[in-house]
Amino acid sequence: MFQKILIANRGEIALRIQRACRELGIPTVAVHSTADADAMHVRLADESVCIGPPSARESYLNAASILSAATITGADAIHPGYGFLSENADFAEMVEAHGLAFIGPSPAHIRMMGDKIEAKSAMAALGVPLVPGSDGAVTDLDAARRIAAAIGYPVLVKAAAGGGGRGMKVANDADEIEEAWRTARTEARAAFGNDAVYLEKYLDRPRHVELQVLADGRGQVVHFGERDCSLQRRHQKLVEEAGSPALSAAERDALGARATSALAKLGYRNAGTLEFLYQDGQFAFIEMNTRLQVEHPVTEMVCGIDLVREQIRLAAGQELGYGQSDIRFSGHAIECRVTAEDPETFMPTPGRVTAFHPPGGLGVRVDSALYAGYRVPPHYDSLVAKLIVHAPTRDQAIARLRRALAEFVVVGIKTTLPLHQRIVEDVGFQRGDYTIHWLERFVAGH
Ligand code: MV4
Repeated sequence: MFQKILIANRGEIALRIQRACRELGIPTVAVHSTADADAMHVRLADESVCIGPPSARESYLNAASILSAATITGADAIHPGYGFLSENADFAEMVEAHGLAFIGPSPAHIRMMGDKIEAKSAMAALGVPLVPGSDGAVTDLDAARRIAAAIGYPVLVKAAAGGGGRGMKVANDADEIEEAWRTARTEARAAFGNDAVYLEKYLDRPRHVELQVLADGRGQVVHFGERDCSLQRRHQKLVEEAGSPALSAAERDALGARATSALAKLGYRNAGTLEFLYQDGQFAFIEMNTRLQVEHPVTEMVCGIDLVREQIRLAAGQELGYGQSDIRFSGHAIECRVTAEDPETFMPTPGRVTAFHPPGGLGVRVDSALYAGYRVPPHYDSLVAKLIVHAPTRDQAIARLRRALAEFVVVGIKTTLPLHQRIVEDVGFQRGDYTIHWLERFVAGH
């Protein structure tokens, strides 16, 4: 097992990783920018190293500074958390070249899944269903016209290096394909330095359902069920649930079997999430994330497993030690992402928190690095707390969520708590029959 783990992140996820380390008896090293000298993740770590000025580019994205911090503190592993360097294959490679363990998948798998075209063809070859689309990159306009006509309009032009909603253009008919294809390529070249694009049939009212997996790199792969992440605005998720209100246990089992068998054949290791669109009873794989995700706690609550502990154990070369039949799903969990944003305009609201009273009680979990007196800096992501509730049924989880939201106090800065309170009261949300478009309409209608 590791002797010391450096956590290359900040905020609630740095605390989350520290908690797993502490339970494993492993000391932690925090890294921080000058803007984060007073941050909770620095206070709670065993050691800390300042790695640069406030801008993320010069601190949390500065691979050289982070590797120096690991070397001088004698850390033997690095956990990247989510965001920042977590899906940077070059960084993972550098970590390994320094003789340290990267707590995540191999650099080759990170690189493979970073290219959405490669990710899709690998998954398709291993029996995972896809959205109808081009077989690889579409490199000329004639091919774009021909393939779009064959798939049937509307189609989406997506960037191979994109993901998470960046670099997508829709073409509603043959008159729009030239513009969509050209703009997607130009924008992809400017944003990612890679102008490869591909085509997919545009699904008009899908749900976003993702599957959590863990793999030991030696062919043992298990899944921990799905999360429904359809409640998003401009590709920012606000609410996530485990399981999906739309899925039966049989559908989950079938999807899980396909996905785990594919990843076993790939020799995948550590944690991963497969993203699917789900519409009309059909799943279609779109992307794979090779990191721990923000919304991992809802899966932990329904499976009763510490996913970060498992990531660390697997990175240290330990066996999974259990199989799919050992994983049981109990009840329902819902997470609300509370951000330092105006609940109506979504403008960031950095500033000093004067009072912080998180909710508690049975089935309530709050992952947050806030404290009374803390100044939320303007330089980073606006997530300040995740409220997670767990209960035997979805209806009971909603009742618990309503109760917990009413208890939650953050004074000094505006947050999205009032928006979450409105969502939980909405009968559409309560019915659970929403798609990826539901929240944008909900927000616009108020
Ligand atoms: C799609 C789609 C409809 N049809 N692909 C956006 C993020 C990226 N991960 C994939 N995305 C989409 N791909 C086809 N063929 C609609 C979206 C999409 C979306 C997907 C998941 C969650 C939120 C979304 C919001 C808008 C569009």
